[in-house]
Amino acid sequence: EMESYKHFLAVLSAAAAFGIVSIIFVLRWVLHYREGLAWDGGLGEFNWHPVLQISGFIFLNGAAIIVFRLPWTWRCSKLIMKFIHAGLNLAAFICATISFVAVFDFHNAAQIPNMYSLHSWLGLAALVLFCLQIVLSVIIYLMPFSPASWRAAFMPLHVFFGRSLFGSVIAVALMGITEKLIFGLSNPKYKDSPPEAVFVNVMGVLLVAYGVAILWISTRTSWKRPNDLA
Ligand code: ASC
Repeated sequence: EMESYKHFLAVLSAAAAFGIVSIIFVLRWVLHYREGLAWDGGLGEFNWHPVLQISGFIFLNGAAIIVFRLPWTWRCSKLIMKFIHAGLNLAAFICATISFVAVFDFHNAAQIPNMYSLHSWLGLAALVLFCLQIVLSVIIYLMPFSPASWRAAFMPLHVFFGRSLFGSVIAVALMGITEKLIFGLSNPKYKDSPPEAVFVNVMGVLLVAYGVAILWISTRTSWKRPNDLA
């Protein structure tokens, strides 16, 4: 009813604000405090990594998770909404993949080892599992030959692992942010709280707030899309 709709709009607005401000923050981080953006094997190429993770992997995956809950889409066909959900997740996956290439390129050019940190292990695991989720879900939910029994049986896993991956990617981003502040800040160092450190810490808080708002919206059963008849 009306009250519930007002609550939905309030939480959705909060989620949108946290997400959009996170993207503005990561752009200001790399463009103002850091070396900007480039594709030359240098730090400008590394900087695509946080930009594409936050605007791509995190923001677009969060949007995909809640897209069925937007009341103004309930008149659209279920199939169209499934394509929008899949398309947002595919775009998130492409951003995450380019973002991985950016770090590997940067490391290789600077002779920094790859895949030694916990951030890198969990990040690569998340990317691989996200890809697996997309492939299995396209087969099960978009292929016409897939039986209704598969669709129903896989749905709790699809939803649980979708939410888990979204939360995990935010946690992995927080590790990456912390690493970068420890590695990247010298004179004054991270422990001396220069303006960049405080700014980026705030960005981490915004990412957590975005994650919580998206997971709140996606776990309110009363805000679910009404089942399509026939
Ligand atoms: C689909 C679809 C759903 C689920 C449901 C099984 O393909 O559109 O809503 O699978 O039928 O949980």
